[in-house]
Amino acid sequence: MTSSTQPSAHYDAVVIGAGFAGLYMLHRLRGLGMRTRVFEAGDGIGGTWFWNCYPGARCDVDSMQYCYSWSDELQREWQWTERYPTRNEILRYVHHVAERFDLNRDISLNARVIAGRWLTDAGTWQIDIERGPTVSARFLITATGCLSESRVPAIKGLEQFKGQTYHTGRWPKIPVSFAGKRVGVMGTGSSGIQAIPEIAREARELVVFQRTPNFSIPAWNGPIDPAHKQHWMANYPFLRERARNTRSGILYDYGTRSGVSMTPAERQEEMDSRWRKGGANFVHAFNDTFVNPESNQFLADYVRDKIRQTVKNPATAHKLLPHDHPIGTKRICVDSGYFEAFNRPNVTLVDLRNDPITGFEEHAVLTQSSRHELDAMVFATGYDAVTGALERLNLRGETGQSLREIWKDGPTSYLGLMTAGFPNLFTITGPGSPSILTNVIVSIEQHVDWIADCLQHMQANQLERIEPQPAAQDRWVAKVQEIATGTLFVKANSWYMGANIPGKPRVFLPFIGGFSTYVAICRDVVSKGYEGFTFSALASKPSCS
Ligand code: N01
Repeated sequence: MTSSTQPSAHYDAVVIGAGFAGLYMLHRLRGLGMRTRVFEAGDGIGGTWFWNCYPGARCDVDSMQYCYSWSDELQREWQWTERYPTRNEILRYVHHVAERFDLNRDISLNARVIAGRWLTDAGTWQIDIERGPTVSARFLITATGCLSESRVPAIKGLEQFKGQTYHTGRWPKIPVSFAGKRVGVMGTGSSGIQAIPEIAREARELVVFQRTPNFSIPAWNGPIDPAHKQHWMANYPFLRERARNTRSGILYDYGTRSGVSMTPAERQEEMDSRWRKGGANFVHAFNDTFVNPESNQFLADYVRDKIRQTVKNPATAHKLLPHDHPIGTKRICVDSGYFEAFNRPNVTLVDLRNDPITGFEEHAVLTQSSRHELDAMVFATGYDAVTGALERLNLRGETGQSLREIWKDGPTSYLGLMTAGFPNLFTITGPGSPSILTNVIVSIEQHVDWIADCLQHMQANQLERIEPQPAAQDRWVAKVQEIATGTLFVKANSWYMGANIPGKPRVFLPFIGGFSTYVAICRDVVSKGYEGFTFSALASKPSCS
């Protein structure tokens, strides 16, 4: 692994980002004999799991499934220790993979891509690296992650605040201690819900600033069940294949009946048993959770009852009851003692809907009705999801326009893989692909394999340029929105809808038609000779350094 880039060089492919997507892409490109370089903005590999080292950070997908499936030896040799893996354990896994497959030598760290432009005549991407050289590549592949462009809201006076400030997605790599401190946390999504119980245990006082109460299901995390582990180890290929044939790429216990069709006793038993098992599996109790408001309401009411039972102060419990979106239409949270944390004497909940923040002072945050003196403020305020990191790259296509300009009314992409006008640019888990609605590692593997197979096809046929046809792209964009409109997801002000970023177009960002359906569509496109894509040979070839 190098911490600086080589002098100006030409590559067959440049990959942006060294998280799960970038690492596997590098491995596949090497297999094709392509000279490849990965540029990573951080000073370590791991992407999301490099940056997100906030207290309590862990994945809420079962560890036996939250790992690569492309190497059977790898999946058999790695030993997960907990039901849901901690951030540190995932990062150890990432390093193990990088070492085992000798990936580090083709990765440049501290190498943020700040711009790129397609040179039509040369048929290459020219790529600028911050504080580094400009390099070029025939193919440019983004592996920048869907949740990597962190966002702190603009709040009056924040720059005056003299306490420490943190964002969960940009947590310092040095130890942070809240012992004896008065800490504020803003944001009650997955990150906030994980961090709050941990910070509550350590801090002298914790003030949680909540804008939208959220649904959360207990994780009941603990050491991995040896029988469960053994079952997966013994049946990995079969179980992986079954997972790929589901709508989220995760082997949940998907309910097969409508909530409405069950008797009250059946429904109660179904929900009780799922609650006892814990995790996101809960929302899959019914086969129509996300399309039938009545079925959805059963689950939402159940969780609200649990919150009332858990939180001892009725006024606090009331503030914590989610009320403005169907359950699961904002990413469902999975917690370890989130609601219980509000029973602690050192934790206060501020409901920003009734008592909005008016600004920061040097040592306090002010709301309309109160003043909270704080030593530190944690922003768990999320991301400019899916498109934010791509737009930030400042990539300019054939017309000289950037992705940000082209996407001003919403992202345009064919299959979430490529955008018209940006030849030879592939976007792993790009907008309009299932990505964040799935086990993202499964989605990453499918995209990486699709791209690698496409490049192999191009090699075999001496094709040098690929781009999607605008008409095919338009149809795909319309399909993504049309399917989303048939679900309850469009009723929530979620980051899936871009609703968390002021001014961001309100469109549904991922493909919600199901992972297995999406895979079938991608296969069909290939079997029809890459239907909707245009290939060409280039007139002139760039010289290699
Ligand atoms: O971010 P979020 P996240 N004033 O956008 C609030 C994945 N993930 O980092 O709901 C006040 O979900 C905002 O309020 P509202 C997972 O996919 C996975 O928590 O917009 N509050 C919300 O409460 C997840 O969905 C794991 O009204 C403001 C919070 O900040 C995704 O990452 C763990 C505000 C942001 O929630 C993002 O999760 C962690 C403002 N101006 C993350 N602006 C696991 O696998 C925003 N908020 C377990």
